[in-house]
Amino acid sequence: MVHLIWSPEAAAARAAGAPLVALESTIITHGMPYPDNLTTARAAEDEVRAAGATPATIAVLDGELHVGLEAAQLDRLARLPGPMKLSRADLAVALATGASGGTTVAATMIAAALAGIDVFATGGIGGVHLGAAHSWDVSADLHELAQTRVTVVCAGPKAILDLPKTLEVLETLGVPVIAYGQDALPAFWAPASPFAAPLRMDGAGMIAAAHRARADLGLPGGQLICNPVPARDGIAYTKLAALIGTAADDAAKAGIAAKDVTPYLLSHLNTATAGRTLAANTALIRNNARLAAAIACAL
Ligand code: PSU
Ligand code: MN
Repeated sequence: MVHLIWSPEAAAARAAGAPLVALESTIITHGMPYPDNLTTARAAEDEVRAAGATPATIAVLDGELHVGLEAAQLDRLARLPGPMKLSRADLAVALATGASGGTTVAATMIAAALAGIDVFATGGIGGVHLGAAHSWDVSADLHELAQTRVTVVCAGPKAILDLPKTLEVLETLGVPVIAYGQDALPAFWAPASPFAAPLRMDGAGMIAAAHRARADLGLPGGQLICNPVPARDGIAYTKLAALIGTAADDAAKAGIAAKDVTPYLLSHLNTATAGRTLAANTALIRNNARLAAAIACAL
């Protein structure tokens, strides 16, 4: 098995059998500009600690897969020039070539499962992109949710995606999509989308019980918990929809494709909203870290 580099903090929690929460790092390397990426990553870790669990930020540094980063390593990751965006397809190449980069939802799930961590918090998952009928752009995150047994807490699929198609693919793959505390599917910066979530749960204990029940049933794959961004930090879906259409058209015209699409759209929208999407992104990742910690404690 691959050698994992555990941070002292995460290793101590593991030795004590204390609850751990994995955190992703593409949001640090590709999702936010410096220094917001660093302050947000630190804040997410602090939320996990304040809720009684231990954070383990996952990343690859110099070809080594880290479970938990020390302060200097997190700082280095946040400033890396030209970091790789590591999804399922890239992880082994990065390890073999000594590269450094942030792990996507898919790659973070793989690392969490290897480390024996059941719960993982992120901002938003990837999904089926607008225009996918032509571009075939469907995130590897969806297939990972179907095969790797980790409960992922997000704020819903990113509003830059085709939400109904994303829900259809998740249904086909047998991934439970569970809205937390409401019926509507949250859409990342927007607390609610016009689409109903397939499932709803109102407590961390129930989510933990369902995580165990899936394992008891012998089912592979995880659960997707969609936790709405707090209302005061969110942006109404209708406001976002117009901006997103324009951003997606611009991306297509500029020839942006594959891995570059999501980072392009995120930075485009941040400019178009004068920083409101970035502020919402920070608030929602902290909110997800808190819920993930509660689920980890319940497990
Ligand atoms: N959420 C954010 N910022 C991000 C991402 C999620 O707030 O940068 C990342 C996640 O790591 C997710 C990835 O797995 O974007 C999806 O990329 P793609 O659509 O290329 O699969
Ligand atoms: Mn893609």
